Amino acid sequence: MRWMLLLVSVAVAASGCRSPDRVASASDGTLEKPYIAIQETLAEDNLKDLPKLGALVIQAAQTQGSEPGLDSMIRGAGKIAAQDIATARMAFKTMSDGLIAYMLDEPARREGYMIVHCPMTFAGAGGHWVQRSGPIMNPYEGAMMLHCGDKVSWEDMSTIVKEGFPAQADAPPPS
Ligand SMILES: [Cu+2]
Repeated sequence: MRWMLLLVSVAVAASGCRSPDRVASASDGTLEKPYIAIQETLAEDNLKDLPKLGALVIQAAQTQGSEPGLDSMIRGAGKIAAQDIATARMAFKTMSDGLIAYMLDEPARREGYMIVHCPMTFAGAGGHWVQRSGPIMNPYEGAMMLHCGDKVSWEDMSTIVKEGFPAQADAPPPS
């Protein structure tokens, strides 16, 4: 187990050095690209370019009409330019709730993406996020539990949202 943690730390350090230009590749006018760039940045325990990426999300949201989830996307993106990563992660949670509603509304928007849920994050309250389909990259915990999370199907997510988002998938029924 310890060697795995070591490998993860080395991988995170290496990707930090490479410093990919996420702002350029996220400047395509979509909501998803800058959101994903923020998710991948937070998974590296990094705050780099979050103000610029948040601004891209807000710009993209403002070109859309009144689609579901845009309010939360804009509210979260407005707070993503935080000085500390804990605050940025709270803001990203708000963005995630918004993007999930936006993607649930239109299946074409989900292509290439998946929803993941980490039940431990936010002191056990748990949190969902959207990421590229592929290896789990936890934006709420970073290197602490980089690959921790359970993939949630769009069908299950739809039920969770209907039953009162952001209820946890595995939460006990209210007594
Ligand atoms: Cu977890």
